[in-house]
Amino acid sequence: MKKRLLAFTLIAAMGSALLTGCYAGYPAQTTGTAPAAEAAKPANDKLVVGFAQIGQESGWRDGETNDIQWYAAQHTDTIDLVFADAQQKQENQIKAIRNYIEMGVDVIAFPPVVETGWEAVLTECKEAGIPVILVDRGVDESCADLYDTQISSDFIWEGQQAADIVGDLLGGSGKVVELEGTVGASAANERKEGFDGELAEKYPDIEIIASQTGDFTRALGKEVMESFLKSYDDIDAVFAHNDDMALGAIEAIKEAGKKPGEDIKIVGCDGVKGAFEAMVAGEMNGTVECNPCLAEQIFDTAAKLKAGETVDKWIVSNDGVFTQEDAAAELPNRTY
Ligand code: GYE
Repeated sequence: MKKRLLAFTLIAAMGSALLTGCYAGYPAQTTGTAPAAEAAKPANDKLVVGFAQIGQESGWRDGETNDIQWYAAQHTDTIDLVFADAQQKQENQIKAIRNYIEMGVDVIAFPPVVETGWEAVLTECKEAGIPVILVDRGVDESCADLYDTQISSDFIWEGQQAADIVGDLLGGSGKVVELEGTVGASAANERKEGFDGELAEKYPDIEIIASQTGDFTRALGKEVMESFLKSYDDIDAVFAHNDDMALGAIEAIKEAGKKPGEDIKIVGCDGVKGAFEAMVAGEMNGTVECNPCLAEQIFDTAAKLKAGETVDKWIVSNDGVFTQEDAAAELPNRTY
């Protein structure tokens, strides 16, 4: 007997106007209750993509989900999206992928919550002849031949950019704490590698006095920052691996009676609207963008893979770097 573990949503009949571009403000669709065993590949010529989302840990993640669901809803004549929310668990992502294999979807896309542990299921995708697109995070080297392409930002570059902003803000010397993303996630590992490496190389008088995971969530970012503030009274800056944790840190700093953005400088990653609002308010100093509006690229790439074309192994996003000076002008343009 199959277990009713995952809820799938088939995005259909939600308007047929042909629009392009990012719309991360699209309201997330509530997941249906169709059990995995009953989910069947629709009988038509459409491009059927199974997407196994990580969960809803951050504003960035919601922006990505909204963009994907919105895009599919605008292209119901050519695209069927089967969407699962793995609620932050790798085992749920693996279950969803196995269900997509069973359904015989055309292409499987997913952001690997962590880098390791994908060999078995990716081998199953390969054996089933289903192309795989890694979205917004990577897997470790041992799986390099088991997926077709990765569509994501360059996290090492992002970490380096964040280090340069911090280096400037501190005039080359001071004490920094780091709020890391999900343990084992490529976005966390590589942002750390880029940030720590750039500081060590270019700013030898800036010291990272503490570094701990906040799991990419606002709540944990706040909690970890509270404990940093209790242990150290000389923190000059925070680097948060995402803006949600930076926003949590801002709350903790205020509650500790200090001024975020002034007494303690704050730099994040992602470029979510909330970070721009905080920068306009003078409470945050910078963010390194990480574009979540990947839907058009995902579906275009999926169509090419379905047609048997080869695509670049890494399709890299174009991201910007923003500080308080640019924040007010840029805020109206933020879609996520
Ligand atoms: O920065 C973070 C999210 O994998 C790039 O995951 C993504 C990261 C993003 O939850 O906010």
